[in-house]
Amino acid sequence: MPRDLDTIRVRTLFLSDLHLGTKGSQAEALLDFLKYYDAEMIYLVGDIVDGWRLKSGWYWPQSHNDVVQKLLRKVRKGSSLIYVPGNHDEFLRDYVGINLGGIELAEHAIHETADGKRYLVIHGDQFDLVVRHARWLALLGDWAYTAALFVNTYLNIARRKLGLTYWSLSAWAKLKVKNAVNFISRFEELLAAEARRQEVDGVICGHIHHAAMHENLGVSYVNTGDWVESCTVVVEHFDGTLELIRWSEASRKSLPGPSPEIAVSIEKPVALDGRAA
Ligand SMILES: [Mn+2]
Repeated sequence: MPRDLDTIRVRTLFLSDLHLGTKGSQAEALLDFLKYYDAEMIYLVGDIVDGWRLKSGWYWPQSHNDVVQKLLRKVRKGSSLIYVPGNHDEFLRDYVGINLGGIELAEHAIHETADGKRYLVIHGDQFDLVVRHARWLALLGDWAYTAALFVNTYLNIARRKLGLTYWSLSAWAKLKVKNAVNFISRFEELLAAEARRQEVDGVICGHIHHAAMHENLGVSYVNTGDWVESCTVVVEHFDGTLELIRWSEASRKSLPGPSPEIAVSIEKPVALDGRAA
């Protein structure tokens, strides 16, 4: 496949929570990232287009269009694209299993890395209700957990049909600052447990806008973060290693390849610690 000299090719890209259609979406930064990176396979891990917000007021500037065009262009040039909807684009869940011009829609997916590890790829909103009521549900047992997952899905479909906004777990957690840490770890535990239940080596998710990559829970927990605040993405290199990238002016300037920006910004320090472990 022909490519530009300064394009970085990776095996896989995992992106989530772009929230295109909202003012908060950092579409320009994402466009910049997509200029530098090309992948054999791209996973969109939910909340790509914010259907809930679009309904209450159309906001769709050119840059948001450009992101969609850029992704479609990568598909035309040979990248595979799997779109796993989240809660903000759950209208697409009605179409899972179909293939739209090279884009596969799936409720969740299993990704196998180059070194043979298997990951569950899922947005994660399915666990909102369980995260909030973990203590009660633990007391009530397995059936309550299963019921909560079920109720969570149908509650949100009902809210959508009633024209209500999506109840946001991350907004809720931010309001209850004291609980935020708690809530992140509960979310991580639930997703790790789901990975174990599906007998895979790890999980790659989004939803809570908190990028992370660790092995503290017996399986790999990977959260791609978002393109509203943190501008984070997970890439898989050709040897199967995963890397969490925080995209910023600094990370872009540290890349090899001719770029006029480098010449004028030599004195600026390059923040390598922007890349979280
Ligand atoms: Mn979400």
